[in-house]
Amino acid sequence: MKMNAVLSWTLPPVYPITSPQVGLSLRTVVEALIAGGATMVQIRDKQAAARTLYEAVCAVMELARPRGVRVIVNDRVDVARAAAADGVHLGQDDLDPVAARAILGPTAIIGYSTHNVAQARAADRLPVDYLAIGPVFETQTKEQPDPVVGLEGVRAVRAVTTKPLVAIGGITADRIAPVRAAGADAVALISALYTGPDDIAGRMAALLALAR
Ligand code: 3NM
Repeated sequence: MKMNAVLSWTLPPVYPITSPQVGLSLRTVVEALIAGGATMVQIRDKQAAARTLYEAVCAVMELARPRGVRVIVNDRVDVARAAAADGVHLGQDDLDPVAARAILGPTAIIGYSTHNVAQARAADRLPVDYLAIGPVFETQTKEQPDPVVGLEGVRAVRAVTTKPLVAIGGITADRIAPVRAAGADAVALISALYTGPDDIAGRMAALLALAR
C-alpha cells in the first residue's frame, strides 16, 4: 500500500487558530503555540491579501515542518497548495471540498465548517478529514457568526458523523470538558489563547493539559 501521510494523522485535542488581532508577528505566535505543545495550527487571516498570506504561511512552514507540526490554511486552497501547507480549512462558502481535494490531493488534511445538523450530515459524505461544528457558544471573534448551537448541537452533530469532530466558538478553559463530553474530539480555540500578548505558550500548554 502506498504510504498516505494523512493516514498517520490524528486530530489533536486542542487545535489553535491564529488571529491577526494579537499584535505579535505570526512567527512569534506560532513559535509560542508550538512551544506550548501544539501539533497542528490553523493560519487564519480573513483580511490578508493572497501574497501576504502566502508569504506568512511559507514562513510558518519553515518553523513547523522540522518540528512535525501540521499547518492548515483557513479558506485559501490556492495559498495552501502554493505554500505546500499540510491542508486547508474550508467554510460553507469556500471552494467545494471535492474540488479542493482534487487540487490538494489525497494526503492533504481538509477540514470543513458546519453550523447545523443538516450541514454536518451532508459533510459526512464529503472527502474531508474532520468537521467543525460551531459556534458552540457566543463568540466575539467571528464576524456574523451563525446561531449558537450549544452542547446540544455538538451532541446532535456527533450522532450524524463518524468523522473527527472539532467544536469551535466561545470555548474557554472551563468549557473544554463539557464540549468533549458532548462528543467533540477536539476544541478549536482563538480568544482563549490570546487573552494577553504574553505567555501564549503557557496558555496553550494549560489548555492542552485540560483536554488530555
Ligand atoms: N468559526 P473564539 S466560530 C473561526 O462557528 C470561527 O464556524 C466559527 O473563536 C464557526 O474561540 C469561530 O475566539 C470563532 O470564539 C472562534
